Amino acid sequence: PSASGRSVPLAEQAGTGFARRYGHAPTSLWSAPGRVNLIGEHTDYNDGFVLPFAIDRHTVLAAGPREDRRIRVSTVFGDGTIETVEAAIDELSPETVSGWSAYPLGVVWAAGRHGADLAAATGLDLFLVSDIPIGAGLSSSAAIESVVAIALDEAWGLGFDRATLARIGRLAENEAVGAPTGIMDQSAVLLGRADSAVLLDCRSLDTTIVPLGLGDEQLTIVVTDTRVQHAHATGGYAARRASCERGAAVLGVPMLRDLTVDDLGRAERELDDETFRRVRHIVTENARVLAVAARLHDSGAGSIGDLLDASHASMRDDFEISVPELDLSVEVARRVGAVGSRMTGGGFGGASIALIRRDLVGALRAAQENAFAAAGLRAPIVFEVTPSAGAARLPFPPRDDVAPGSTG
Ligand code: GAF
Repeated sequence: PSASGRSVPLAEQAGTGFARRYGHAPTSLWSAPGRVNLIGEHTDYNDGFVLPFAIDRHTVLAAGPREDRRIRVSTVFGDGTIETVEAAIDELSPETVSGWSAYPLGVVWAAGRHGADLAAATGLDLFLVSDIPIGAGLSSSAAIESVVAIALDEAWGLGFDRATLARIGRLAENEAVGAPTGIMDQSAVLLGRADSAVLLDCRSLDTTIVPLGLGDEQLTIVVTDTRVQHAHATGGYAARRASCERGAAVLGVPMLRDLTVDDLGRAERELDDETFRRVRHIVTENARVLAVAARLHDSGAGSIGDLLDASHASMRDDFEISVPELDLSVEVARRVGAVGSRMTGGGFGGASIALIRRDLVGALRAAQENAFAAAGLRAPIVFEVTPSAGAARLPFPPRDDVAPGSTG
C-alpha cells in the first residue's frame, strides 16, 4: 500500500520502481501468477498427474534493453528495501548465482541450455515486484522464473512454446537454486486459464483445461497461509523424492506412475513400511487427481470434497509432509462446513486450501484466527483466491482497467 493508503497496482509499482532505480523508463511489462494446487501432490516428479490453477496474485516484471551484455535485476522486499544484482550474461552459471537472484539469473542461464543463443543476446534491466506471499507454497519462485522466461523469450526472439519455457524455469530451479522440484508449478503459472484448473500429465506434458465452475455453485477457494515457512532446497522434499525413487527401483518400474492401486498388495510385501507408505500416497494420489478431473466434468466442484479430504489424510499419514498447523487449518475448515480441505504445495509448512460456500468465508476466517490463537500459534493469513489466467505481457504504459493476468 502507498502512503495514501491506496493500494498501488503492481504494474505501476514495477514501472515507477524501474524508472527510479535505473534512471530511464522500462519498455515492457510482464506478469506471472502464483498457483494453488487443487490436488496431486509430489506426483509431478513421479511422472504422474497434477491439477493446479493459477491465482490472482502476481509477480510483475518491468524490462528494458541495455547497450552492453549485462543483466541487472532488482527486487523489492516486504519492508520496502530494494536490492539490485548485476551480472555479465557470459559469466552466468549455477555456480555464479546465489540468493534470490538465482531465480531470475538462473532462467537466463537455463534458456541458454535450451538452445537460446546467449552470445547474440543484448543486455537487459529488470525490476520485479510481487504480491505472492513467499514460502507459503503458492509458487512465488515459479512466478519469478516464468515472468523472466516470457520476457526473455520476446526480448531475444527465442520463439519457445510454453512447455519449453516451463522446462527452462524448472531447470533454473533444479540447477541454479538447487531445489529438486518437478514441472508442476511452472506449468500452472504459464498455462493457467481463468476459472479453470490445468490437468497435466507430467510424463507426456499433455495438458487439459478443466473448467471449475465455482461461481455457478456459489463456491470459492480459501487459502490459509499458516506462516510456517518451507524451503525445498533443503531436507524433507529431497528425502521424499529419494523414497519414491527407491520404491520404483525395488518394484522394478521406471517411475511410480507405472503402478496402479492393484499393485499395492505386492508393494506392501516387497517394501519396508515407510517406503510402502510413500509409494501408496503417490499411487492413490494419481488416482484421486484423475477422479477429481472426471467429477469436475461430470458433476461439478461440489462433488470433489471427499477426494480433497482423502488427499490430505494421505499426505499427513503416508507421505508425512504435513505439520500440525496445516492439520489444524484443515480440521477447522471442515468444522465450518467446507466441501473439502487439504494442504497444498510441497508441504513442511505453507498453506492449506478449503473449497467452501461463498457465504461461509467470513466464518472460516474468524474460526481459523480463533483456533490458531487458542493453540498459541501465530495468526494465519486467510484469503480467497480466484482461478486466473497464466503469465502474459501487460499493456505498456499500464492501463488502470487491466489487472495483471487478465490479458493474453
Ligand atoms: C513443490 C514443487 F515445486 C513441485 O514441483 C511439486 O513437487 C510440489 O512441491 C508438490 O506437489 O511445489
